[in-house]
Amino acid sequence: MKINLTEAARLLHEAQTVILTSHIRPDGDSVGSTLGLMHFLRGIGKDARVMIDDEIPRIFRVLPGIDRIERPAEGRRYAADLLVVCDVEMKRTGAVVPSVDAARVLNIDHHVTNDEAAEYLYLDPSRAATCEIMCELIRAMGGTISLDAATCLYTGIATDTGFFRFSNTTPHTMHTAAELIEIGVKPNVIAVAMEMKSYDEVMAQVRAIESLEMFCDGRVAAVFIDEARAREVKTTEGLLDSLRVIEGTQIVFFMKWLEPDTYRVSMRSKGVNVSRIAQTFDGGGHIRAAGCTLHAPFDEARRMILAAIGKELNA
Ligand SMILES: [Mn+2]
Repeated sequence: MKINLTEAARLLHEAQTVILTSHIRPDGDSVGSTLGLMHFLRGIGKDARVMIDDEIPRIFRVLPGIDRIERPAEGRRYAADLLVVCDVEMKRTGAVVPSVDAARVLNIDHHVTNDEAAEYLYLDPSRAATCEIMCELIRAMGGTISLDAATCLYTGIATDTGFFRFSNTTPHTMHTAAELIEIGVKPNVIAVAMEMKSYDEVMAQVRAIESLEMFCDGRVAAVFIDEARAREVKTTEGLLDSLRVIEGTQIVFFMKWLEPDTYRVSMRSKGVNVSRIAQTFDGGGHIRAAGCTLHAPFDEARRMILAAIGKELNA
């Protein structure tokens, strides 16, 4: 059921024990929104914890409270008055949603593809990041944002907007970021931390780009990473940013081996609706950034995604 911001604020006020979670393959907005809200809730005396069912990338070590993030233990049950699912729909939290017995569930998201399965859903696709919504929510609760919370929330806004360069960046985004900087966030510190890569990661990206292929008269740039290459290319962080600068491209994407007959596809576009392509394979995202998982052998998966992209491009 869709609810408004005031109702979401009331659900949080009414809960004493709160578990916050987000999607697997965590990014700046998922880690930032859960930790940001956790700091605020703990500040007003609530028992709040963050659970994410995945490894947390090293770049997020700069975020206050990062060591507090728990991974659900297999077979264990967790209880809370309220489970808050941030930046994703219910079904993509790995083991968290199935392991938590919560009296109520609140989903806070900005993805237009949200399946609306949550008991209570506050969805605002006009916001660039879930962290942007969190700032509004904290204000709706009559609260103030601490420097720890602000640092987490700024990180999510910055990463989901490509540091204020993507088309989802609005005046509201910039006003919100400005308020967080007024609280004391250091944008340069966050930018340096988010861009940091190890030597191995830089070399992995070089190897990935070596296999760059162009399709559809140069409108599509793609990198295919099969099982053998996946062992070399351990991270694809920043890979699409390197591809999207290629002149004439409308869609850039990579397809990477995850496990036998399973490939992860991540797409970016300059206008074509890639979330619609992702949805045909049960994925999701935004108009200009979306992803999905393909269950097929390499050659077939490659054919499937290229066909779907070609179709959308020529629609
Ligand atoms: Mn997000």
